[in-house]
Amino acid sequence: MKSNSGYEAWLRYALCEDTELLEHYRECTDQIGVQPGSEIMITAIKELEHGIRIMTGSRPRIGKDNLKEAGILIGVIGNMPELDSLYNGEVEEPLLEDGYRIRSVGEAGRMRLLLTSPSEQGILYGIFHLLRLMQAGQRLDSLHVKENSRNRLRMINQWDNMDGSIERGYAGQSIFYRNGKFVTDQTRIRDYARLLASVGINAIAINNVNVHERETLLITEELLQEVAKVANIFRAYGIRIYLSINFASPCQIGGLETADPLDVGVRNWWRQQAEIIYRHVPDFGGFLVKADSEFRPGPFTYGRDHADGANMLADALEPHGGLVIWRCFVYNCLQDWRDRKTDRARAAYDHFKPLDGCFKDNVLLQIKNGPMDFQVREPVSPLFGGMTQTNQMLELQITQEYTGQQKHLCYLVPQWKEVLQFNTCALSDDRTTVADIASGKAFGRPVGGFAAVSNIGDDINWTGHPLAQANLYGFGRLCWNPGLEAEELAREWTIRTFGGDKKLVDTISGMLMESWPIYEAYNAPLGVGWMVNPNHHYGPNVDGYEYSKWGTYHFADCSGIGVDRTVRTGTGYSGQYHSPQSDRYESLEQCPDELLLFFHHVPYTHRLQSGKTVIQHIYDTHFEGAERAEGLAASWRTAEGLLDEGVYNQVMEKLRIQAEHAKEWRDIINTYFLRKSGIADDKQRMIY
Ligand code: GCV
Repeated sequence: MKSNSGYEAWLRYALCEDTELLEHYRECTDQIGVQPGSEIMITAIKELEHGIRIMTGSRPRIGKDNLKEAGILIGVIGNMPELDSLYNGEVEEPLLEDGYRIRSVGEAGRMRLLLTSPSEQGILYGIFHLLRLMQAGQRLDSLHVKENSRNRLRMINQWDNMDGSIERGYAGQSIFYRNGKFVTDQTRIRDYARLLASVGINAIAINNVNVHERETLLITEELLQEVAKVANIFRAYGIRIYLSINFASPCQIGGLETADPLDVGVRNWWRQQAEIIYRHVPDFGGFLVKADSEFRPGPFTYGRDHADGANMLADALEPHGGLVIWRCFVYNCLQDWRDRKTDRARAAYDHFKPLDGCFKDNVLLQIKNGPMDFQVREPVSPLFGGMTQTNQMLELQITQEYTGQQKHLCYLVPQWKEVLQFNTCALSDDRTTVADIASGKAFGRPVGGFAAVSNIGDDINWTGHPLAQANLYGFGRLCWNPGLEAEELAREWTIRTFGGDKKLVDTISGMLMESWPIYEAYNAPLGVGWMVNPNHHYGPNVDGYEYSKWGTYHFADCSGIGVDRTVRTGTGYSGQYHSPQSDRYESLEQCPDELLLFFHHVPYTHRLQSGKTVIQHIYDTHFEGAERAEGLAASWRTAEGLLDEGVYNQVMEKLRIQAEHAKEWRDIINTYFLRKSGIADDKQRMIY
């Protein structure tokens, strides 16, 4: 078995082992007709050649001189008459700018494959699609593929710092920076660009949203040449780069005395800075901004609101076609646990809803999936559906800050699917799911999309836990098409990464699909969240954040637990949703079990819809969760011999740690609640 470090991730090609299929692939791919193009086309063709060479064992002839005999014709619509003529007469819905079509025409013996798009970028995506089909062992003689992405922006956020560290990174150091500088060997950056483009990502913010001193200089002449080099690498893969900026830059590096967004000097400064940036990076995407949040500067310092701040930057970028992506993760991070009225969950909506309609068209508000912070379970942020006249983006977290830090297996696609499918009920039909709001479709916004915090670092396999790659893969594929199913993506990723052995694919995809429910079972119960060790956020600590300033409480006492967020008696958060969602959350009887403690404070003896009491639910899920975590290792054992031994051992070691650690979660949580409530486990299991 060929050894697999994990570096190639899902772009791992192998010689097709089925002789009949191999013959078919060779026939189709032997001659490929292509109209030459610019940078992205060159990349696309290289990718095609590389994949085909490995999967067929022979090098295809690719060029523009063999259009008559070529089995595959590839071209941008309007650039290759031979190809366009084969489509003549067909009436079809048009392709979007980066959409593509792959079609087989003709009969057996003279079958031809046509790949077209309005842009080179679409051709690149089409080629990756074709390679994906070949990795999955599909025949190419009856293809009828037409793909348009549902999201204009499909973005990755790196939380990388220039000293080489990564905020909430669990897979080594940054691949971009070391010791305050850009890395000199940028091969890895290029290989990352390949991986991202292969799943349709088209935007990346290359530095942490917490912008420190050194990174503040990224928008200056001192570092822009280096930024431009990275932009060149990504450009070849159809990905635009963005920078996270420091709102206080005019003071910190511009020599001004204020960063007030309404100050003329400040506005001019940003305009000039934008001009300098675009001189270096003509297709610069724009700014990503964390302002007035967790001690970052922002417009509040000057008595201005977030529309003032975002629009000022948007004005500066507008002449160049740039965007401002403004984060809604804004809350009071100096709360007092004694004060039960201030509710961090309310904050994003309270700040931004009144500003709906005040933002310029080149501003997008980036909203975390939930109102708190990427917990294993949270309701959907009520800002989705709350704003109808503002461009929005959904922010997800691929890096597993609160979901096991890439030591535990936690495939997040099922969680994201729940978020995407959530119907905000903003309109009376079902057109206002989070997926349709974020894309801009629901309210006819000009631009929208998804962003996520990356989970990669310089570990050889990118993500530390080899199976955590599935989350990066799944995010990219969902950005392109939120309708794809979690299990379908799990299987697809497994096949591409480890090959198509049925038993192996069943095992790995099965483990992936179970992993989020398992993690949730031994974590904080019923949506209450936050029972983690402060700061690093790994491991159980029930009261770790209970008396802190961060607004993250569960209010457990001897008789009950949970946060009353109802309108009737609590913080009023449930009223931020549209009816009937607001009614569902407000009602103790109708509130879904998995979110009960997020919305209600209840006695331990409260009976859930499942029929169990809260306390028995806590005990049962924690025993089950730990047991099922052990079961993951048992499932993995059945994969031995079916994949590379190194990967097998690596995953086994992670699963061993997870199983041990799940017991720690079980015992700490169960003991805490036994002591608090004094109520024994019905099943009399060991609680310390
Ligand atoms: C980048 C949470 C994380 C922080 C992160 C912040 C954010 O608070 O713990 O590390 O900072 O979210 O999303 O801005």
